[in-house]
Order: sequence, then C-alpha cells, then structure tokens
Amino acid sequence: MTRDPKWSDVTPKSLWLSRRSLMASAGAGLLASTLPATAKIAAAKSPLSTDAAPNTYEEITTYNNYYEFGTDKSDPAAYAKGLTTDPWSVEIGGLVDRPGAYGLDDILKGVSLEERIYRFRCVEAWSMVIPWIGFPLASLLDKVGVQSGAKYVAFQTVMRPEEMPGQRSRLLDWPYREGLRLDEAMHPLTILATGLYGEELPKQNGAPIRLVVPWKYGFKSIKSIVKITLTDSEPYATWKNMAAREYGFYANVNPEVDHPRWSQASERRIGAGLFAGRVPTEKFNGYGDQVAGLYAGMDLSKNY
Ligand SMILES: Nc1nc2c(c(=O)[nH]1)N[C@H]1C(S)=C(S)[C@@H](COP(=O)(O)O)O[C@H]1N2
Ligand SMILES: [Mo]
Repeated sequence: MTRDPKWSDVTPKSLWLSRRSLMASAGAGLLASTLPATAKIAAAKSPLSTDAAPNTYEEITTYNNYYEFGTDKSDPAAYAKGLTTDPWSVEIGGLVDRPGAYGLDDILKGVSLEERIYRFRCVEAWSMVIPWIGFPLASLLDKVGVQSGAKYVAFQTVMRPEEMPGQRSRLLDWPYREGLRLDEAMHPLTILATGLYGEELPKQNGAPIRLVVPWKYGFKSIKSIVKITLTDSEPYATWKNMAAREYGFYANVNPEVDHPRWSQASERRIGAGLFAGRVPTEKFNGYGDQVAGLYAGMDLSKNY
C-alpha cells in the first residue's frame, strides 16, 4: 500500500504553522502578489480539500477531455489556444431575481473565498488531483437570487465553431450542456474554477470559468461556461442525451454501478510514477461523508 503524502509533508513548516494567521490577516490578494506559488497554495488551501498529493501542472494541462477541440487527450492542449476568453460574460437567467449578462469581473467581485484553493480528485476511468482556484457556485447563485420555484441549474458551454474545430463536426450535440439539481449546485464542494496551481485557468482546462463537481464523473464538470439557467425541470445534458444508458443525469462516482461497456470499480492514476496502476474507486469519489445525504432514499443504480 502506498500512502499519499500529507499536506504538512509537502508544505514548508513555517507556512503550515502560519496558514491560519496569514489567511486571517493578509487576505488572498496580498498573498498572491507577495509569495511564491507553492506558498500561495499552502496559505489558501480550502478546508474541503483532499490531502492527496496533486498531479503536476504538466499532467493536468496535457491530458484533457474537451471535445470541442478534438477527442484525443492531447488535442485540447494543442488546439484550445485559439479560443478567445477575454472579454467573457455569463448569461444568468431563468428563475432568478437578477437575471443578466454578468462579466467575469462582476462574477468575481465580492466573492468572499476568492483565492481559495480546492484540491479535488477528478475521476473518470482515470483520476488526477487538481489544485483548483475557485469559489462556491452557491455564492454566485445567492448573488443573483434563486427563486423559490427553481429546482435545477442548467449550464452551457460557449458555441464558437470558428474557434473550436470539434464543433464543426456532429460529434456531440453542441453546445455542450450539463445540469445539476439545485441542492447539488448549492453544496459547498461544488465550485466554479477560474484557475489552477496559482495561475489563471489554462484554456484546455475550461478557461475562463468552468464547473468542478468533485464527487461526480468528469463529464459533469462543464468547461468555458457562457450560460447558467435556473429551471424547474431536469435540464438537457449532452452526454445523457447521446447515450442515456451509459451516462445518467446524476453521474455520481459509484464503483458499484458499472458503465454498460466497462467496470467502474477501479481507476488508473495519472502520473503515479512508480506506483502507477489501478486503484479501487471510492463511492462519491471519497466525498461520501459530505454528499451521500443528498441522495438519501434514492436508488443509485437507477439514478446513475
Ligand atoms: N465543454 C466541455 N466541457 C467538458 C468536456 C467537453 O468535452 N466539453 N469534457 C468533460 C469531461 S468528459 C471531463 S473528464 C472533464 C475533463 O476536465 P480536465 O480536462 O480539466 O481534466 O471535462 C468535462 N467538461
Ligand atoms: Mo470524462
């Protein structure tokens, strides 16, 4: 058995010890400008983070899924450069009090956890640990005012075939769309990421703003979001629509429920080096203590 290094093993002790006081006194903005990258991460790590060691920047940014740029894992790193991400705005609408087009600056303004680092595992047939920079989706939804009839949140990726070669083929039903139930969307583990490893989000990872839902399979975590809509019924989801037997709306990581064409009981760790190989997949990707309650009473083999 291998043991993941603890946070304290990879963090200079002085920073580890002073993490709380740094957070309390300095604020993330100051830290960002005065400390080196590793220190930034140490200083701002979210208490929700896993203790697992993160993958390298290289691994996280060269092994991607982003079908708008091609189906090979190396395509997004090669072709996402062509996507214009500035200016960017997100149209927020549906059952909200303050609908409108929100610029990225508006979205980030007043976010209390602005420079938080969330080190989450992402799982598919493979897994990685990624030190995201982001903030809870709930704080944005609170800002726009969710109305009482809202039950779901729908998300949509930018549609720009001139910059996204994959969108010129009928591979998927573009634009890429996903959804969450409102309680999932409001859960503090659900974040909108705008960076990773102390830097602006790389385009292949979904710049300038993407969803991260760490207890679900990767396809729920939609990239380069331009539209968020609060709805009263289950939103359209691209992969569910492509193959409903294979990809459900919930997509909770669950080793007990196999994909019809492969087992989902184990995963391959990317970049594990000497320890590479398959490891057992944990239910809810290891976040069961926090999220299992959301699904109490539901049959997860039916609601997969
Ligand atoms: N718009 C869009 N979002 C997307 C995808 C995609 O093809 N298009 N792929 C999904 C899948 S299948 C995975 S596994 C994750 C991969 O995220 P990463 O490349 O940042 O690790 O993004 C998800 N978000
Ligand atoms: Mo995926």
